[in-house]
Amino acid sequence: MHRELNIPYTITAERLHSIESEIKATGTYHHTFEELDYGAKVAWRNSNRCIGRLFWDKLHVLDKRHLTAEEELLDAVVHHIDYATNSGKIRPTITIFPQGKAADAPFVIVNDQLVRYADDPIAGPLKQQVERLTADRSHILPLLYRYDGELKTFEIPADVIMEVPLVHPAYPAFSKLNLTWYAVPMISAMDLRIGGITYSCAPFNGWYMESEIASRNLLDTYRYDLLEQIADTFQLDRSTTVTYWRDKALVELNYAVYHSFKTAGVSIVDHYTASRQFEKFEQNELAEGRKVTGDWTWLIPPISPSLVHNFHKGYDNTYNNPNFYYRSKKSC
Ligand code: HEM
Ligand code: NRG
Repeated sequence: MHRELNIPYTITAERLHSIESEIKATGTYHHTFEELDYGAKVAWRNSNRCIGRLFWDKLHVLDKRHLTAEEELLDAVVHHIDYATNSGKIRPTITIFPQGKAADAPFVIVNDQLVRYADDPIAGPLKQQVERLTADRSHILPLLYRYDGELKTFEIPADVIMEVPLVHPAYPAFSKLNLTWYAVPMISAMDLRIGGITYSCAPFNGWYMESEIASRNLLDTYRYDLLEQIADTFQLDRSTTVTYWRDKALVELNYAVYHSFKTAGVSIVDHYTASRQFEKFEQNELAEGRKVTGDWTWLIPPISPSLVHNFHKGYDNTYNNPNFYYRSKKSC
């Protein structure tokens, strides 16, 4: 950080010395706000699987490390959702709660995303855990969190969760499926690691790329598995694979998701724009003398991958720190 921000060496040396003293005295150390802010941004910059990294230095970092009371911690989660959603003009945001590995942190969120639908097969195990604690059956799963060693649930107020009805401008019949998706993907079960410190509770979000919802969440056979129903609303001939009904339905669904979000005034990016933005990120990093690392298998979009530049080149999948990591399932 000090090198990238051209901070004079005397200041760096002083800071390293004070970190060393804090570790000797307490066994750990605490970041300054500048270190936390920059560290979180660089963790995004280093996220090999993320195509949205052009905007890494525009991340809004909300520092909630000082919070201890349960009510204040839950308020901060609600605030994150509201602040990030911003009436549809989504702000890439991370909220950082008190530090510690999942087993030691005072507050940990179990949900893998702050908002998940109860009928989404991917949320099955979480739903079972939630049902052991509460009889609540709303369509959005409550927050499952651990505070003071105890697992609890919290219903997120409905008015902060924005959802988008999915429509297709050219096929009114598509609306009859009554599909909706939530506006903001907020990942909440990854560890953020900066300078040897782990933040196990640090939910973050950007906005969706249309294919995440259209090509995967709604169509994967182990998710909503809707390909046949969707093809029928577009009146495609499903009698043989060579009518290409699957491909046609997939393209129309991506188009519907993109235009539904746009019509609702909710930020979203299409896979061509995202890929071009990623190319710009690669150029910026090269100009700064840094090597871009990436995971090809995640960077290529799940629709028409060979039509974007990412497909045609290789990426070095080395993980640099700071970064985000999956938390081990056993830890909470
Ligand atoms: C993964 C897009 C913002 C960190 C991804 C994926 C996409 C994406 C398409 C692949 C997801 C999948 O296939 O399931 C975007 C877009 C953003 C954005 C369009 C808009 C601003 C962010 C932010 C962060 C971030 C703000 C962190 C501060 C990550 C990480 C992954 C990822 C860690 C890998 C997740 C995993 O391994 O499960 N992103 N992203 N992204 N993104 Fe981003
Ligand atoms: N595919 C997942 C979300 C993963 C992360 N994607 C983002 N991240 N766009 C889904 O819910 O479909 N982000 O921080 O914006």
